Amino acid sequence: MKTLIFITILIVTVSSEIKRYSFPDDFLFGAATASYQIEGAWNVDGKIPSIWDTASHRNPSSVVDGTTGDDAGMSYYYYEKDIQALKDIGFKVYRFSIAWTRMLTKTNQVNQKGIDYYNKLIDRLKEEGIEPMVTIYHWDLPQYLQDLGGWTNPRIVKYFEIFADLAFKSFGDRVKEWITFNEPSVFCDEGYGWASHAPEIRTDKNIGNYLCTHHVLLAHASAYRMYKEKYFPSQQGKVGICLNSGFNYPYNSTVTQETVDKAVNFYLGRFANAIFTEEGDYPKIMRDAINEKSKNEGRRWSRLPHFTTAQIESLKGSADFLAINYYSSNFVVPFDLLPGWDPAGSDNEIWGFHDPTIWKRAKSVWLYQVPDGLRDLLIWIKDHYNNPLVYITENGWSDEPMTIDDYDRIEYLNLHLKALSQAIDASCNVKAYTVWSLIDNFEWMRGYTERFGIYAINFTDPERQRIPKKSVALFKDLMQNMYVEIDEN
Ligand code: PNW
Repeated sequence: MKTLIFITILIVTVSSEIKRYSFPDDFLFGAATASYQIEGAWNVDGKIPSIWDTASHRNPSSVVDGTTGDDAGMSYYYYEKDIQALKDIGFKVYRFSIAWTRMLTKTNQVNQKGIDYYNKLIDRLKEEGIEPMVTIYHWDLPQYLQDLGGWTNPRIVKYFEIFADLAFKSFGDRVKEWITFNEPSVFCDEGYGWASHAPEIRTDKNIGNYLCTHHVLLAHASAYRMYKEKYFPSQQGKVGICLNSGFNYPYNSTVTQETVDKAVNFYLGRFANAIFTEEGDYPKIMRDAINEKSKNEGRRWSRLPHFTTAQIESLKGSADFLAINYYSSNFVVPFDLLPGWDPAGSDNEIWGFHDPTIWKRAKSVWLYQVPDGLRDLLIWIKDHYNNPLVYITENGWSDEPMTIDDYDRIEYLNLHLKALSQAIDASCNVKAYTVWSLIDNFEWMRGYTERFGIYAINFTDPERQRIPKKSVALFKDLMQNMYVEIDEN
């Protein structure tokens, strides 16, 4: 008998090597969503139109399957189902966003019904011991503000202050984790540069997207300062910003570390440098390059706006944590190693790309599985931004609708949790992780064709039942054990 057991153990050890990657007991796991992608009820109880209502209702709309977020997961009615889904896993935090268009009217009067909805949601989460983490702005700008130029109009800073103030005032007694903006690089570039997201404005050569960048940073700083002064003494919460970034890997040995750093500085640094470094402002390498290019283009001023000294000071240190959305990474090659390459339109003069022969792709064309990039990005952040408190607020995998046996997602998530655990072992100060997404939802211009949920939704089901995919079991285990086990063979 004994020999038999011995032999069995031997075989198991030879054929597979299962490794355990663990997390500290106080590490917070949870899931994330965003208002327009899940709530529905687009014109109910005084809600006014947002730029995503406009974009999806436009005929023909740019949404690939012609769908809208008019109803989506109907979380406005079925939020109890979302809470149940979180509870079934044992998640401790829920990251969601609040809709500006539900809470304020066009004349900036409070819409109490909008406030009531989020009060109900927050109260129920607290009752279940789930910490609310609130994104103030996740892309659903009121249309009337877009009609004034949206994020390219400096006036937007004041409008955002009014909204953030109302959010802190209404929910700050219970909400202790605030994120001012979700992924400004994405909504600025796609919304005001390339016209691939609402409000679908194209300004070639990085003009509108840099104006947007500038005003988002100023709006962030002023909301942060307002919170510190007016609300922190009584509410004692934290305010941060959510930036998305991949890591950049040199494509071959001729690509230097300098190129890697430059690429991170132009993307993550475009928002993070002003907030998380001692020098403040945009990264110098970015500032100088764009000033020079603008001059060479014959412009009267730089495409990248300038901050005043007071603004630079107000931005410095204006976050209690850095929220990171990590999905994928790139290879990079500088243009000077690519003879004949036309650098027009790119300010960093670096070519970033994926290699499908090396990396596995999700349903989304931009999403490749590069788990080490999460660890390497976190280490880069630790080294360049003085090891700030970090939350991973999005990470996830897309697949076909109703893929209940979502083994590719499970593989992706396990590998990223491993990379996260390695980053923590490398002393990165990461304290929370929320998977994207709790439920299948409206994936912006991809409509309902690409699904990120760990719970599936059949969008023709009037009840919008939340159906657990296999990955739900992964998170249940994780919540029980606080580790993932990975077969390294
Ligand atoms: C994020 N990229 O967007 C958003 O915060 C979510 O609302 C969205 O549903 C989710 O990721 C999945 O797309 C991103 O091209 C969009 O690298 C595009 C990219 C990254 C994030």
